[in-house]
Amino acid sequence: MNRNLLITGGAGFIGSNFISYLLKKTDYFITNVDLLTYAANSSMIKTFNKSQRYRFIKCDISSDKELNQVFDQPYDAIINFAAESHVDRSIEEATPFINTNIIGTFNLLEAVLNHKARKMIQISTDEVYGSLNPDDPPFTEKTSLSSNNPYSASKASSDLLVRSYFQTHQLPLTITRCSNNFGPMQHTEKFIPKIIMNALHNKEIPLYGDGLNIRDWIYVEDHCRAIHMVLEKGVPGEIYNIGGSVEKTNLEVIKVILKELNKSEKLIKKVADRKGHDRRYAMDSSKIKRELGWSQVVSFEEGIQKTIKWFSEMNRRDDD
Ligand code: NAD
Ligand code: TDX
Repeated sequence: MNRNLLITGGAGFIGSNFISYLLKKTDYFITNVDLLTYAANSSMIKTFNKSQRYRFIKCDISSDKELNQVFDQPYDAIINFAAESHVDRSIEEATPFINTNIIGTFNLLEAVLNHKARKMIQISTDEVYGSLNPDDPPFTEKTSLSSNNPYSASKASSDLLVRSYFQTHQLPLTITRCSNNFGPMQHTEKFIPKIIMNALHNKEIPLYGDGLNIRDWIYVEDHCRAIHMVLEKGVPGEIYNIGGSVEKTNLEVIKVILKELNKSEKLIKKVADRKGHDRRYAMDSSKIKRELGWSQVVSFEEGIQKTIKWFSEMNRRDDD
């Protein structure tokens, strides 16, 4: 039974899409705890508040004192989305990444150890595996961790904490590692929303380095469905890779969006490369397909159209 869920970071991009998904598809009760950092989407909280099956608590997961107030009832599961998530920010100032991503995860694991929740899913990322060369096979769950930036290192650290609490205390913990998400509600500092918003305003689109770095893109709703399956059927101690199997260079992604918006490629502006910029990510999702029956349903092109529509409508509302 997974009726009473604690979702952390549910005001962020993937967390708010996941809550929308669960409120539509299930009858679960959801407690959303979020610090409401710059990355949070507070308009979604107003929408969710209309549901009788939802409550919001503002809380910093890196503070065990603050987190204590959230455990006024036992939970069937914790799903930990809360994180500092932007690589460029981690290069400028890594402290919040260490506090939220590592200490925050540690505090949640301690809560599971102290019987405040029955199980936990740690939402992680393909970045922990490092970077692939063009001819390398995609990352599997057995690929070794090889972080190249502070964000990735903080996520790999939290994954190792989760693994250690499973091995040492036999707690029912699972880890999901997903490739690059895109879709509604993503912060405009991230690549795809930035392309769309800059293009809508006829502003230059910064392309790091030679623009040939490759990411494996997945529409956020496909990721949400995968997490729901892991919640229902995932095996404790296991890691599940989730990927879109859509490998595209950054330059290709910009061109697809500019074409959809009927905008000129002259908006593309090559800028200095990101430090430690990973060249290529690609995920092998065969395990979650085989063992849990997940498959992707939204194609890259369809996902891009839905995302452009959402950002265009938001842009029009903001202009009004
Ligand atoms: P996001 O930055 O959009 O949202 C993060 C949320 O966490 C925000 O609402 C923020 O207010 C909250 N938060 C930050 N610090 C907190 C703290 N100390 N206590 C409580 N809440 C806090 O991130 P996202 O893109 O939605 O990513 C969610 C999770 O998924 C992260 O763990 C990220 O590592 C992982 N992930 C993201 C992607 C992607 O492409 N975006 C891919 C794979 C995995
Ligand atoms: O302005 C930009 N120009 C540019 O060329 C930005 C913001 C990015 N890029 C490039 C860098 C990357 O190669 O686009 C690619 C995607 O960049 P981001 O959107 O910053 O994503 P990435 O660094 O790949 O990390 C994302 O996927 C894994 C998420 O932000 C992470 O939270 C997730 O774990």
